[in-house]
Amino acid sequence: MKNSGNSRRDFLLNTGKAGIALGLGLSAAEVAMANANMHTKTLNIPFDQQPLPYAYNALEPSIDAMTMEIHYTKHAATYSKNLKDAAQAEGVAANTSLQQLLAGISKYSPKMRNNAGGHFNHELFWKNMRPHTDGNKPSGKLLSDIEASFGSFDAFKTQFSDAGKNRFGSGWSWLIIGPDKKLKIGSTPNQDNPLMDISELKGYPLLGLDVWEHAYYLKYQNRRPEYIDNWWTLVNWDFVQQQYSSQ
Ligand code: MN3
Repeated sequence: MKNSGNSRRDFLLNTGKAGIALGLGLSAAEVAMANANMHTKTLNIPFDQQPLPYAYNALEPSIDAMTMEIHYTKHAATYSKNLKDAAQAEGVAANTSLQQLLAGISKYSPKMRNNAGGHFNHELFWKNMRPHTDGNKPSGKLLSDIEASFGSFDAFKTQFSDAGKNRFGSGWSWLIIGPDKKLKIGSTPNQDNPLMDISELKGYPLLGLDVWEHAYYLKYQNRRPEYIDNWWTLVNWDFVQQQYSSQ
């Protein structure tokens, strides 16, 4: 629950950002979506790559140190660099948020789409993980809402895992909050994500799983299902809960 002072501050902040977004040529609906996201979400991801919140070997044995180092310093770093290059080339205002950009991504080049998505997805992915925990699972309202939405925590895991296992080629599986505020599972191709106006799956991503081969191939080769099954021990449910509570 916000007090009136915070609400007024949020309103003024959002109004300011809406003005900037309108200057980019986004539609009123897109601005409303960007503002709806900003109003309720705590995550604000800069265009620069942020420090990895743990060591490269911190996620072993599920994800090996070499995979993490290459993934973070090569793949993810390149998305951030290419995003900044595209933002400059395509005249994105300096104070545009990544969420605003994603909400109007259809206005920009494929380079922007791939790299803005790639950057957001990886920054979230790193935060979505922590070192191995046996019997890893959420608690409290998040757990009860997952159980109510999907039948049980195991049923949720199966459905989320299947979204990743069945994604043909490269992409992501997601747990999102839809526009109707309901929890939902889905998948996006390549570096698309549910914040993009071009995405069929729309909502705010709480948990994302990278199923590109670069995320697992060194250790698992073609065994994507094994990577996904082992990944569940790494999910940072405290972070996911925090995101969920910010609704
Ligand atoms: Mn990746």
